[in-house]
Amino acid sequence: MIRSCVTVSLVPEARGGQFIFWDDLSEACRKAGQLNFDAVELFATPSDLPEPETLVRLLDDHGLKLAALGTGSGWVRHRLTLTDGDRHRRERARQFVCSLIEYGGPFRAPVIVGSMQGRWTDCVDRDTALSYLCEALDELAEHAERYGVPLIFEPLNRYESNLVNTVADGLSLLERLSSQNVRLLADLFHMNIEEADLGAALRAGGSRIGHLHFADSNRRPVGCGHLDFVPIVSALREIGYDGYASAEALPYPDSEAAARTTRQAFRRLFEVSDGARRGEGLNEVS
Ligand SMILES: [Mn+2]
Repeated sequence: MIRSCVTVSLVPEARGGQFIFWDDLSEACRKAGQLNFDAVELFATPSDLPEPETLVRLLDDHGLKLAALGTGSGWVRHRLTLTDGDRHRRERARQFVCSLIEYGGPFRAPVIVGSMQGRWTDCVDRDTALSYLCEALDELAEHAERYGVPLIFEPLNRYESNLVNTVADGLSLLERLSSQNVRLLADLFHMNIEEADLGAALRAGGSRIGHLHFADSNRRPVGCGHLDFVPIVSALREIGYDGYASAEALPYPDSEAAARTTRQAFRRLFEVSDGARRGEGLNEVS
């Protein structure tokens, strides 16, 4: 069964971006719990995150799990990428992702590598950038494996990266890796720009798809654009996807309305679990 998730950004520099909730983690968890979401996905630098015990309490209070951690703040705040031409900066980028793996690991929450993939440039050609990326993903995936979680890699649309734009590109990338512990993130906003057929792309991704970002064509919440969700939902059913559908969309018209619209759309589109039960000690982090 697909589980429902909503994004929360704790990164002031990313304000105006595609996250449903902003800044106030307690309030975001309260609202996500009220709306019966199963989980939250956090966009944060390690220094924005609360102590793990604090997060455990907060999640338990509202019947939530931590679905995943985004790493894009490494790019947004520090301009770090895994394909930087400078060896020291590449190393810093890996350390940044590693520290988020270590935070999420005890929650069994994978981290997502999206904008930290960077891009090829005049200084770092395509082949070199891809080899830096593979090297980093192999190392990070091995680190994630110690916590029993995959590393999630997100293909981005052409305006955000020139390395891996489609699910097919993502699958070729996975073939180059030594690690079997990397899964792809299918983000409907990026896919709507890059894929010829979203359903076919999801079917091609099959069991290699480990996470979903849900938004409509204009990156507003599901139902506020012109994406046809019917073939998307049937493809997900066909591949037996049972991970999270995470709402990564603009807070349109505001955070709470965006969360409510998304939750209703999830109910309409597929059988999602009806939210976790509060106070059951879902999060045992040691
Ligand atoms: Mn995304």
